Amino acid sequence: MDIESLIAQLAAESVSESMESSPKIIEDSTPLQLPKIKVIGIGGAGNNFVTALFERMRSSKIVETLAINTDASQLSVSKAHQRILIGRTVTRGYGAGNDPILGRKAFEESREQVEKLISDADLVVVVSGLGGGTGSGAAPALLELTSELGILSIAFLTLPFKCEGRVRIRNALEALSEILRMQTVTVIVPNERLAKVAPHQTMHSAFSLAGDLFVQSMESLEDLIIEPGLINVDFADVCKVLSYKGIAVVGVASLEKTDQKRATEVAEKILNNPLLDINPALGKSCLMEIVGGEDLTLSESYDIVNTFTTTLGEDKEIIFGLRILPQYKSKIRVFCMITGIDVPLGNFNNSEEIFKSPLGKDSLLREADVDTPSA
Ligand SMILES: Nc1nc2c(ncn2[C@@H]2O[C@H](COP(=O)(O)OP(=O)(O)OP(=O)(O)O)[C@@H](O)[C@H]2O)c(=O)[nH]1
Ligand SMILES: [Mg+2]
Repeated sequence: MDIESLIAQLAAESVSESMESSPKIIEDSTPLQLPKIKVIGIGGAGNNFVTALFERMRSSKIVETLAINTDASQLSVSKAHQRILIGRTVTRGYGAGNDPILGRKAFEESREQVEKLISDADLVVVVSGLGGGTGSGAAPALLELTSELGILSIAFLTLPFKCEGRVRIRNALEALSEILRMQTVTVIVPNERLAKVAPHQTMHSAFSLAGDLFVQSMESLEDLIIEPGLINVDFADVCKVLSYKGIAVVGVASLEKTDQKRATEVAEKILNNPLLDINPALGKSCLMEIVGGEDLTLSESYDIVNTFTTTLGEDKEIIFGLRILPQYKSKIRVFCMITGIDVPLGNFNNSEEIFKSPLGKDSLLREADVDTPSA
């Protein structure tokens, strides 16, 4: 039974006269509400991410998608539950022309409209490609707004390809450091990684590697929140892991096989995701959900959790859930969010230095990546 039906059943039980003599689970008959998650894609890349998400989750019970842009033509081909053209006066619907100051002005012009749309959210996910004008200007402004409204937020951001040049990279890193200084939980996918991982794929399928990570993470997050598990995790666990601010790593991996090593293999697939260059071992907290079939053994579940615990360290906050689904015979899927990776912003005078942090324990990059920072 899904959580909505469970809530409906519990609420009905608490008011039903015929159940008067049964033990009551809920004393208060006020119906419980599912959490509301609003996913907001800003600028061209953000609109693309949200379009991909909308195609998969248009009838979600908890996720609503919003596409925001200064560019009317791109917005008109985006798909989302709500589409909002911001800064009609300052940009006239033509886009922010690579100017983050204009992107921010456009957001400020439409701030009240956006505020009305997000004020009832329990969690806001902001997705954007940093480097241009709209995303780099409006995404930090939107995250400031969520913080003023006291709404929990996550940013899912891409950084430009190196070949896009220093102006776009500077736009992106300035926006990123603004966002990190606000203590936002931030997932970063450097596009340069796509160039390394999928150089011969079409542009569309290379972009969809980042898009898939985003969409699958959101789908897994929804399942984790609304589907009851054998070891259950819920929105309160999501809030707990998101209380650890700074850079975050998300991952989803699945395997269909029966050999003994499949458990550690699926966990390592997440930890070694070549799209992400942040070292997950620096995380302070990890929420994961394992989904497997009736054949999933205790030792396999143990090995998966243990791989994350050993990577982060035993003193870190590890929360795990487990769901058994009959259709997962020989299959395992793991979703995880690792949070609380500190960025030593205070040590840097210039935002470009963030990712060039020196070798050694302060480096945010995985050891294998230190010679080839993305930006
Ligand atoms: N992964 C990925 N990156 C994208 C995509 N589209 C654009 N980008 C990246 O995002 C950066 C910003 O591009 P846009 O999102 O088009 O820029 P914008 O925020 O609309 O800014 P303006 O057009 O200047 O107002 C680019 O420099 C690319 O690196 C996409 O679909 N997927
Ligand atoms: Mg644009």
